[in-house]
Amino acid sequence: MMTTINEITCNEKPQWCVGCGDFSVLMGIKTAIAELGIAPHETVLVSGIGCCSKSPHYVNTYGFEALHGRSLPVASAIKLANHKLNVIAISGDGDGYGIGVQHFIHIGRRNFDLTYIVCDNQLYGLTTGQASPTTIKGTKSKSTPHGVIETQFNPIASAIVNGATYVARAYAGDLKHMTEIIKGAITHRGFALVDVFQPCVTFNKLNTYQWFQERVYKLQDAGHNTGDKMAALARAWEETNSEYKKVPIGVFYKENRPTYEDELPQLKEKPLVWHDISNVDISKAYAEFE
Ligand SMILES: Cc1ncc(C[n+]2csc(CCOP(=O)(O)OP(=O)(O)O)c2C)c(N)n1
Ligand code: SF4
Repeated sequence: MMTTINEITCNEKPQWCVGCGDFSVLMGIKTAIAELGIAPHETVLVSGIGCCSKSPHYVNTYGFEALHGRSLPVASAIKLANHKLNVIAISGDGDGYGIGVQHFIHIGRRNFDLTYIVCDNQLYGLTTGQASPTTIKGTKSKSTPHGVIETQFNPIASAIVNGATYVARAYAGDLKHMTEIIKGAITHRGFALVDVFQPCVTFNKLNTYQWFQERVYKLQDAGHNTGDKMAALARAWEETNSEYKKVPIGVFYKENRPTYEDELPQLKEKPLVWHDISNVDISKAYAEFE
């Protein structure tokens, strides 16, 4: 089936700052869905709270804006209810790696067939520029006037160690490459993380488009083997180990493992929502909560 970008675009206009990397991420998601021929009603975009978390408002798919940090539990529940749906969760680095990090840590080992896109602008954008878990050590911000004293959180290494089966990074300044990475994540069966360097042009004066342009290189051009976990972990640390001289983007790690949905006999035949429950008596279960 053919899907066009127009079909996925809705009348609501994004309220992001001019030049924000979120525009590019949104276009990457829409292009990936269109090129894969997934119909708008087959996709659910689920977010938390933040600038990028407004994304579900700007697409003509199903959508859900959850509480701060809670995109993954809501996305998992939707997938359990109807595993035929294409479920994409989207969070900022504050949303996903800060307040919602506990969900991120456990989602990999469960291996739900989900795509998780994190718009990583290395700060809290919506609340006007406080430091986030991925802010580079030493950076001065509103919440760290003397510079961040903690070491940066490493989402790529964490995802690999915690069992994610597709771990990738993209850069909002390279839409074509990002779209391919997102397509790979959607078609992968299992939990897929796409961490996206998404410049916040208003508050992040360090990690600018120019900063990334001078540093990013593609793993696929460097002969990286995506099946080699130890090599993937070494690449995940390259950024900090090289003092940000080299910043790899592309697929770090990929493996095939049964998904959470595969392990549930109740889902073998059809999605939960397709089961007929009209003659199931749930009054006893309800009575327990009265
Ligand atoms: C429980 C709770 N705590 C704090 C906030 C305030 N808050 C809203 S968005 C946000 C951080 C957003 O940063 P990020 O997730 O990196 O997304 P961005 O805005 O940069 O896209 C915070 C702390 C909130 N809405 N709810
Ligand atoms: S504050 Fe930053 S992240 Fe938020 S819309 Fe503006 S540029 Fe984008």
